[in-house]
Amino acid sequence: MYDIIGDIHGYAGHLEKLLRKMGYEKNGKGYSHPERTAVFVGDFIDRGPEIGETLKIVRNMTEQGKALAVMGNHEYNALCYHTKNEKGEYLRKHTENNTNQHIETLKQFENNASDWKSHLNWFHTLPLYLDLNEIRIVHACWDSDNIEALGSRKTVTEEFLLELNSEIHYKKSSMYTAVDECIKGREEIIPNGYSFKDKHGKERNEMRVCWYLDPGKSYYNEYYMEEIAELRAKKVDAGILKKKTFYGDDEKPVFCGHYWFEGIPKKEKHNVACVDYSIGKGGKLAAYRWSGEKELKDENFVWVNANGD
Ligand SMILES: [Mn+2]
Repeated sequence: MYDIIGDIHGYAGHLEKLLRKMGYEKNGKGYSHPERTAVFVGDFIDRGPEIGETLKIVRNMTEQGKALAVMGNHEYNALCYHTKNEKGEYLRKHTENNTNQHIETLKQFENNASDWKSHLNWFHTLPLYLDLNEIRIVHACWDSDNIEALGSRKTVTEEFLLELNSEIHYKKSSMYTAVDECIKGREEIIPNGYSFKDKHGKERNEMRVCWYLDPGKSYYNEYYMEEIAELRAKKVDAGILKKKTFYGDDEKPVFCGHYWFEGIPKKEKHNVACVDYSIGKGGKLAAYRWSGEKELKDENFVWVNANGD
């Protein structure tokens, strides 16, 4: 029995409130529940006011065997930001944009290099996905081809991180795509003549898609994560896609975070649920309480609101 908890982004107070709401109690060794295991979908750091405290709570629970956790793109980016290649360059450049995304973490650990180093080492131990007996967990996208491409690689060790960011692999190999999609989701080609502007105002010809929907049976307003008004009522042209496969209807329930959803938490499909409801943008810290069901139910979501009620 698992409680799958969404992206925390440094909101430790809300995490404690959510854990208590679900019947977890704090003893000398941190939070635990007598019958249930917490599962964290990643993105512990950046944005919020209590990143160190968040990491302390999550690590404590995982180390005591009271919780499981996977890696989010923010943990992956942090590893890249703080690791240099053999030429002495950081794997993630220290541009203004990259630094801004990571600035709260940098500030909060400014005078605490040893704890930060310890957390980076822990990020190296986080699995990219969890394939449990009855459910699956990944930060952004589950794809069986990607899982296969990863083979025996489950965590992003320093060696693997350097390999992924080397000339041979970076944005080229199936292994790079596998890691990238696990933690950042899938992007697909937008039909010729259309495009959209991302949150930085940059014109894009690829779009984040709902990897759990059959593109052959979907309309663009369903398949795309953001809307292109002229396409919304049209059926997806599956012929131009890089990949037509999707998370099958008869597979185990899978849980992810990552997508900054808004509104009242609900499942995406009978066997797919996202638990990220934007605590970092005034939304909710949400969890799905799973107790063995193969068909997920909207009423099994619980949450705490950013404003405290
Ligand atoms: Mn994310």
